[in-house]
Amino acid sequence: MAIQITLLILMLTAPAVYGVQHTVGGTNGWTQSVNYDTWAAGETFVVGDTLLFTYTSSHSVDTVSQADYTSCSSTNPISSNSDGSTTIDLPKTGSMYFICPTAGHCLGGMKLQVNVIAANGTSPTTPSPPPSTTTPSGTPSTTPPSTTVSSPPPPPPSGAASIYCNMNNMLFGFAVVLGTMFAFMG
Ligand SMILES: [Cu+2]
Repeated sequence: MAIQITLLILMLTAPAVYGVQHTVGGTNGWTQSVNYDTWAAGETFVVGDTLLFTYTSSHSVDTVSQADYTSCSSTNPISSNSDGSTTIDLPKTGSMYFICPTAGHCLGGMKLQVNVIAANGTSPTTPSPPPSTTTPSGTPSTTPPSTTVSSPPPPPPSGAASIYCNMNNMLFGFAVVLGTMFAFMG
């Protein structure tokens, strides 16, 4: 039983593993004369990871569109930070673009593109379907899909909506884990 409990704990806690923090530029930080393409090529960015930009007051970090990254335009940043230590979340898959808006810095190469990939553990797991019960040919089963009347849950109070959803997700996940365990234990 101890093994099953350990397994249960592992399965429950696995999705909550914290993401990796990538210090942009490594020990060089966010500065000039660093090739950030090379740096990024040596890193793997996964959803849930964070970027840490550390820099002096002559630099800033602008999150920009791909077009603005390409043209080094800082006139319309998605977000801008200049406090010397900026943490950027990588919440979803796809590319994110950053430039230093100080004049000439981006054109000099102070720009970063990261490609964020999905975490291994978060892809939806499709349980193997149960063995199909073959109906004898010649007698087509005409059972209509059962119509279960389920009353929708009462709407949560606005403001607690996200908490409500998280609770639902947790309960659902717990139910899935329990179901898997019982399937294993027979
Ligand atoms: Cu700069």
